[in-house]
Amino acid sequence: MWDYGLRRRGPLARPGVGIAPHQDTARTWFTLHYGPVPRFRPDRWEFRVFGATAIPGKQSFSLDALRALPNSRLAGDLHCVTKMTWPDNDWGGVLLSTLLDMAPPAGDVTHLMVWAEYGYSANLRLEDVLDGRAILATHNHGRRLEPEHGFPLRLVVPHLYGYKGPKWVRGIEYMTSDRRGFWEERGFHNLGEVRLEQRYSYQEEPGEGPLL
Ligand SMILES: Nc1nc2c(c(=O)[nH]1)N[C@H]1C(S)=C(S)[C@@H](COP(=O)(O)O)O[C@H]1N2
Ligand SMILES: [Mo]
Repeated sequence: MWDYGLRRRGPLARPGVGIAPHQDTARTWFTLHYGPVPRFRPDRWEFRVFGATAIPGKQSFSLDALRALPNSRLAGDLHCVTKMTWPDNDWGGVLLSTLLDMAPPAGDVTHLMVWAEYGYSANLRLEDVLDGRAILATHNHGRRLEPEHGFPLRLVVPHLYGYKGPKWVRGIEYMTSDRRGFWEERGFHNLGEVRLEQRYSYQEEPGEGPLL
């Protein structure tokens, strides 16, 4: 029994119970991504918020500015759509909702594109990242993220499959309509909700994603 990717502990936590549908629990944290691990270049690094912003124009944040925002923690499993789960994570960082308050979207924004190094992207519905459901993580279980897991910053959205959480994230684009991100264009479900097992784009119902 589970909820938004959060694996239940205690009396219910026995094998096969408490894990999301058709996922297997990994014994060690897997590293999964397309392409090489980018090198962190502090002098060039900035986090951009652009697109349909409430205040016209692009806003940019340094890593220090982001780290200075109120810090939060978010608990959740990391579910790869390929059926592996790395359970019971404790992510530390800045809630995406906190950043959205700092650099608000225009009133007609419905979706975000989250951009990472090398042009990786993931599209998200606004409601999937509000109210503390998504975190720009710098830490896992109190430890700074390793380069292969997204240092210095990655997005984590526990109730969605892992491809919705870009590692090495560099910006957010506010959108007034939906557009597919990297894996969403390559056969994976536009919404990616774990509870509904939305894995592949062929499962999409009308209205769940832009036409392919
Ligand atoms: N930039 C980037 N982020 C990415 C990916 C990627 O290919 N590039 N893969 C995603 C996928 S499919 C998963 S399952 C998780 C895996 O995170 P981990 O390597 O920290 O376990 O990263 C996600 N973030
Ligand atoms: Mo994945």
